[in-house]
Amino acid sequence: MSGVRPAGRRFPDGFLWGAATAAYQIEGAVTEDGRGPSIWDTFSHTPGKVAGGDTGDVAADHYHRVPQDVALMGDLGLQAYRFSVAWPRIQATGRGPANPLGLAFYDDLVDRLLQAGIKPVVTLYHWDLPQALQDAGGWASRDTVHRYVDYAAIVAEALGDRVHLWTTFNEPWCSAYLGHGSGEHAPGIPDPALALASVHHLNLAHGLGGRAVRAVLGDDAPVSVTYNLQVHQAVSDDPADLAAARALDVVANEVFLGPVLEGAYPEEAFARTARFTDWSFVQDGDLADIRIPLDVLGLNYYNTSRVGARRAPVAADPEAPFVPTTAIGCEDVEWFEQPGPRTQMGWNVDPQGLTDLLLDLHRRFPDLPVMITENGAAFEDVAGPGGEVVDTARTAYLYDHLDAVGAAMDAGADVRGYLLWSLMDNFEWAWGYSRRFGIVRVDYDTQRRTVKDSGAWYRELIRTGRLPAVPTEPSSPDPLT
Ligand code: PNW
Repeated sequence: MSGVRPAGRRFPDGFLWGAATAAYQIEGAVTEDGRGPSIWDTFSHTPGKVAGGDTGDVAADHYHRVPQDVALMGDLGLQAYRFSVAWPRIQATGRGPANPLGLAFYDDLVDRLLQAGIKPVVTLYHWDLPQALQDAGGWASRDTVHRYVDYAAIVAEALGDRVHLWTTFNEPWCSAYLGHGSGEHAPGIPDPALALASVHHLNLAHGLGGRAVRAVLGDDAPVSVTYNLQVHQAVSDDPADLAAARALDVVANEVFLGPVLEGAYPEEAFARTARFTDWSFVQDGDLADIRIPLDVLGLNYYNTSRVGARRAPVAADPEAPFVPTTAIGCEDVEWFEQPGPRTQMGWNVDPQGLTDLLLDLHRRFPDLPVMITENGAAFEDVAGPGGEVVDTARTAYLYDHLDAVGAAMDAGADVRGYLLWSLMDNFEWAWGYSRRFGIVRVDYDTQRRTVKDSGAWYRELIRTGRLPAVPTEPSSPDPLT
């Protein structure tokens, strides 16, 4: 990905520019003010689960730095800030009365954002389930749905109409399939039956939780959900490869889009997973409860995948032990190497995939506006001669993906805003602090924040509404550690 790009396209007035974070990734202060443990505290403190043995105990210490972090957002010119509420700060065990100190933290954050002219976009669940609820079965248990509904009502009551947009869940795919498929994320219990029950309970909690928010704030309270829809590109036009891509679409995307937006699970999902579950966790009335009107669909986009039919077929032995994977019921499918450049995550860079995805969504759900709720990249930062943080590769990634969003908008997609991942470097889940997505660098020794070159570029974009030019990459980069 070479750096230099000329000044580019202009975005419409009213397009919402912001940045995103999540509670466990930035807050730290995990035992303060009555916060209980979450599954990510347990997971990150389990040896071998997170790179470098990193935990979110301190993270970017945002819990103690709200005034300066909001000032930073103001300095960048952000119009919106997407953050998540840590459920275990609000209810330490996931049940019972609200913890006033936990609510006070978010109450203060929201007030400060509004004072700075920044719209709060609130994610109710970004993966930090109270550990006590995991001990009672987690998302595989139907009771967790009711606990979530209570929690959603508490937060809606406390933050009220100051919130610009409510997001019920961030990437339920990750909770179900990284938490219970591959086991790479908390709670790290690979079991396909638990994964699929979690899919359904996350859907049900979305519907009932969204209804709870509207019961408190009125039917016009703006509600969304954020998905990391996976783009599966078939490795060839061979019908078997096209069917493989479709199978992954069903298991990864359609089990969410189907019930949430169309009122039904796809039959193929049942057929593919029949050896793991009979789906009896779907009870009468659930599908009606899940489908609520959404004001906007949140979309997180990073990369694409190349897939096809498995070249050396494995015998579909019903007795074979489950091999941890996110692709549950897709044993006949294989991943292929994507061509093109990669980020430090090893993820391929494919802006065209974002245009295609937005246009697919537009064709299928023409009346549903989309907000990009995450997009960004992990690249190594390098030290500039004057102490600046040079991250041209990140800026180029942002430029190309925003250009891809603009292309989709030109072709009719209704995209309302872009919330960059991430405002600042943070705890990157299983990768700990070894991967940085921020447009603000965090020095984890001093907690000093430095706006990176990408941050200055983004500020200019927000100020002008037009993609600024991207400079050439430095010839002899001096990597920052
Ligand atoms: C998303 N995967 O996570 C999350 O919403 C963010 O919290 C996270 O920091 C960001 O993307 C960057 O990773 C994902 O393995 C984590 O497929 C892992 C995967 C997908 C999304």
